[in-house]
Amino acid sequence: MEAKVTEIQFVPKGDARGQLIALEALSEQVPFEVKRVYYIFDTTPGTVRGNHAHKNLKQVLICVSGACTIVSEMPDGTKIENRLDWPNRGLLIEGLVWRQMKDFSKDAVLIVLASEHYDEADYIRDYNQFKKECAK
Ligand code: T46
Repeated sequence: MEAKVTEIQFVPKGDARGQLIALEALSEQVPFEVKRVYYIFDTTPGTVRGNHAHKNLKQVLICVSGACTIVSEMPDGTKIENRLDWPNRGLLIEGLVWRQMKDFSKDAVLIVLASEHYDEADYIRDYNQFKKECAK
């Protein structure tokens, strides 16, 4: 799977009552079957999460409240920063990407849609191992 980070815009179904965003599996916005949903909230100020890559996982990250920054390191060493600060924006991460989540606002709720069930064996948590995998 090619390593890729793509920012996705969702189209809200807004009317006089407010906004609604609907996401469907196997769509342009979520191009995989969703097997798991998790969310990160109540983060400690200044904390940095992540610091790992995945071997075989696709995910869409959405900050549905507040804001946080996702730093993605690609296999060629390029770093990309995406500030997620509005519920109509998501980040699709596919393939071998080292990711960090940081600069969480106090009210941040980061929801993640994942293509696979939780499997610790899919994680690369050692940065040197990540670089070795990238060199292959
Ligand atoms: C990712 C980023 C964006 C589970 O038991 N089930 C789960 O589905 C997940 C995601 C985690 N866990 C356990 C594993 C650890 O004992 O929850 C604990 C915290 O997980 P972790 O330290 O991996 O959390 P983050 O915030 O560093 O990373 C998470 C995801 O794990 C990861 O896949 O891409 O969010």
